[in-house]
Amino acid sequence: MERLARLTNIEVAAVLYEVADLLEIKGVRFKPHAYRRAAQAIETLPEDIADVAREGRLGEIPGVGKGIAGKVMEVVETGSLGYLESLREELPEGVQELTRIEGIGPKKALVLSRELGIRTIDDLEAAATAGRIRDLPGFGEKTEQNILAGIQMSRMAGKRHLLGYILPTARVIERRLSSLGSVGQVSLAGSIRRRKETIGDLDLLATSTRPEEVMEVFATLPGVSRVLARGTTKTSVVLETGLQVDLRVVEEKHYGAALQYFTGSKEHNIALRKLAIARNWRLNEYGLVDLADGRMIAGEDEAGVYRALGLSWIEPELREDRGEIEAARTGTLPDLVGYGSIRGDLHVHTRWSEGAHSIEEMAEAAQGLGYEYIAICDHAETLHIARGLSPERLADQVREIERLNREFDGEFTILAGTECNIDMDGRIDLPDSILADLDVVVASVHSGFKQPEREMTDRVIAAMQNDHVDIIGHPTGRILLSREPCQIDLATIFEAAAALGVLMEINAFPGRLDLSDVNCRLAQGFGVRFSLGSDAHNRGNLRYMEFGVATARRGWLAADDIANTRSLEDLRGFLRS
Ligand code: DGT
Ligand code: CA
Ligand code: CA
Ligand code: ZN
Repeated sequence: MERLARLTNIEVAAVLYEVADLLEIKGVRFKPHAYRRAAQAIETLPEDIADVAREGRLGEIPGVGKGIAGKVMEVVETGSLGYLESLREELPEGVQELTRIEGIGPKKALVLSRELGIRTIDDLEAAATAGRIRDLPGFGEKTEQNILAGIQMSRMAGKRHLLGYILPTARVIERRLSSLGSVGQVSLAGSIRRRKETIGDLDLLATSTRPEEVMEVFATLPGVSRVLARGTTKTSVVLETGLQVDLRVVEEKHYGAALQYFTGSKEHNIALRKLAIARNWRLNEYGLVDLADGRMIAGEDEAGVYRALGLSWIEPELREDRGEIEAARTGTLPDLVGYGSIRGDLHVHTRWSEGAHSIEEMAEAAQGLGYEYIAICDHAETLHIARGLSPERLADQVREIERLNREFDGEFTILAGTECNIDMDGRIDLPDSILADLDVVVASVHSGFKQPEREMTDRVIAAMQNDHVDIIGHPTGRILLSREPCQIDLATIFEAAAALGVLMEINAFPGRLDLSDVNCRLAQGFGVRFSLGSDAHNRGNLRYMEFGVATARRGWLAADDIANTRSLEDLRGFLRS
């Protein structure tokens, strides 16, 4: 419900990138490059662009000349740019909308509009489905498929929300409701309680002696833009962010059954109901009832429902009908990694590359979270967009880390690391002599995501064969609600990782959660071990770790599977050199 008061650097940069694209469509030379360069500098600026603008220091940003500085000022002050609006108006109708699809830039959009008269996403889908796009100049069958996938993705993106952005809001609502005197119990339910990576709508459940009062408070929460339905048992609202929130108020005696029912998943519930039916019982949101005599067998508490059905209680993260019911019946549920089990963060950026805070600030924040160590993994040189470090700068950074470690005097440890880049042929963008001096080497793919499966697989295997590589960062490259995972043979990767002792990262950044829950479980089957990293770009981001743990839990992982649940001493045994 907290709204962003001002534009972030990334949003300001996006305006400039769009200007560059539109100028390019018009055939303007040189200027697009200048806008892109300025956009890049602003995107990676460690300071808040609004502060820099207010203090009249825009001219100090590399690539920002007088002309562009004036435009940036306008964006910061008004939230929009007149110049961009006028460029947009020169475009044929619909072209702008088409560029919302991943993989369609302004150039392609213009061709689609001119050659096929496509004006809307629906037109686009029809043309792609009919195979009319593949023959256009610069397109092909592959592009046509990508366009269809991009359309699916953008439709879904409109409807779902990232767990990492929704959970804080959910907790604010939960706390507000539980502060009411008439409220007994409150819980999150639905996919947010299961900590699914994306959330359709937010579900909450409560008990209260005065349901009208609870519903009144709920319907008038700050940030509510619309009330969809209002009653004493269920009220649904839409927040300004577009997120729907459903609140149900039930009686104490039904609370456990209702919590079980509304937590889902639907598939889990159906499987559970079958167990009930087999005993001539009925299970619904009111309770578990014996059909022979109408007796209520369970309903007040959730564990009681599971117990009556001969099952141990199942953690919400596992309730997807992926074998958890059978495991609960035979007492073989995994001992899931706990939210408090992580002892250090193995993927953190600082101001040395694209982060916002110093090494010391990140270390102190991590210590404040109760961690024993963090690994500083700034980008290496070839990732220009993120201001990657040259080998010389990295050596300076290592010395700075050594100095800070002396100050921490054993109370906390900063591990020297890198997030280096895996190039198209699987080479690492730092020499072995430098890698050998680091405690932690994360290697990630940051470009060339469209490589065919075979090449991508070989590429990552080649990187793992470098003895210095400890961790493969965000292994599939997916961005939730926007970019599909790359084509890669994960079974082959996991087999090699297990054999070589390379850890697979669960990147906890809200838009990544990569590996995904399902892939974690697959990897574990191959004997792979994992590393959790927040990929924090500032102090606050360190808290993203929670979503990585949620993903690990949904992937059935135990603390033992994860390297950074270990003490520093034991962790070193998981790192290769
Ligand atoms: P979402 O909102 O798409 O992220 O996913 P959920 O799981 O939160 O689904 P939602 O909000 O439609 O419903 C909340 C829970 O209510 C769901 O997890 C299970 C239960 N539920 C909803 N519809 C059905 C149904 O048709 N059958 C059964 N057995 N349970 C249902
Ligand atoms: Ca839901
Ligand atoms: Ca719902
Ligand atoms: Zn990173």
